[in-house]
Amino acid sequence: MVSDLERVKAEALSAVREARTPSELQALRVRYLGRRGELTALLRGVGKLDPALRPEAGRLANEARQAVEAALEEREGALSEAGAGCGAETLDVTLPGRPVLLGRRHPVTRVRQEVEDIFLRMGFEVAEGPEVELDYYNFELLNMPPDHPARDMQDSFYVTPHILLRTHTSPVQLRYMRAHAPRLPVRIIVPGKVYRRDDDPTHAPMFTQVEGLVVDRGITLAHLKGVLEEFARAMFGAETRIRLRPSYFPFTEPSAEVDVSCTLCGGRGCRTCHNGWLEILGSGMVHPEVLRNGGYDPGKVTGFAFGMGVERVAMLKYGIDDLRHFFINDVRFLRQF
Ligand code: 2U9
Repeated sequence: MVSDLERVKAEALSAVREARTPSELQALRVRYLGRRGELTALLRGVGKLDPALRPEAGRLANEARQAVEAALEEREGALSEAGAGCGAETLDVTLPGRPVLLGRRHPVTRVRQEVEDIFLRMGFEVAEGPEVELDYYNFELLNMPPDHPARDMQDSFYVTPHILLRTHTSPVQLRYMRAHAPRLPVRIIVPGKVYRRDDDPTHAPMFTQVEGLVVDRGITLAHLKGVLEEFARAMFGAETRIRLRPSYFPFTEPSAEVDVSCTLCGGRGCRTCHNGWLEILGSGMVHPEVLRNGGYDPGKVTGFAFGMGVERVAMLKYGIDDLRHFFINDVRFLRQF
């Protein structure tokens, strides 16, 4: 028994000293000190010895175990300090680094933020509101009575008979007025997603609008034209001109479509604009009834409002030919901006 102990201890110590890797050390730990290890077996054997021999054998066996344990720990420390045996974890500092993949803003987001910035510089505030709206706010308060064609189920996504996905951001202007009346002036820009039951190459069921509203004493059509001209120049270049054409919207009177001189041909006429002009905005003086619905007295204040489709502005600015590129989100398209 004693000679077995001495032999196994000597074998174990020399094997540990020669071990080259942490996994070799681990294998030795199992071989000698594991549940079925050689030293463990000898330690167990002590109990079966003649009682007179047990104390001496027990002491030797424990000493052997402690010596092997200490040798294993020392060798482990030496190996990890030298960094040896960590082949898989070695850092090769000469390898090229991994590229950091940077995302970017979607072109619609870029243009929306650019529009916001231009109006912020003119003293407007950004207001936002819910995309799921009461038809009271989406239609009724905006002068669209129940039989108005714009309320037709064909054009809107209804959630319940009185709740729908907003078809424009105009209800936000009403909510804003009702929350702030009779405070003056009102100068807000309202960006956001809107939903209509359209789906063809130039219309999507969801698109982005920016609308604006100004209310104060003495606001005229001249203010409307001046602000939109300033916007068009900031957005499309200093040489850009605008023109107003009479139009009709239930919530403005009078109403006007706003064209900008074509940014591609400078107004001479080309494939995109045909006649030198591009239609980008709808606008008008806020209808007195709508001002009243907002909590303002149309006998004391007047206002103008306008709206534009952000995807359309982005298409003109970047020369994009199909609205659907914005929603397919092919990275080869998105990477170009
Ligand atoms: C209130 C009062 C008036 C907002 C306006 C337009 C004209 C307009 C279209 C442009 C292209 C919608 O995205 S589009 O299809 N918008 O023509 N929007 S005036 O008038 C308002 C809004 C709120 C309280």
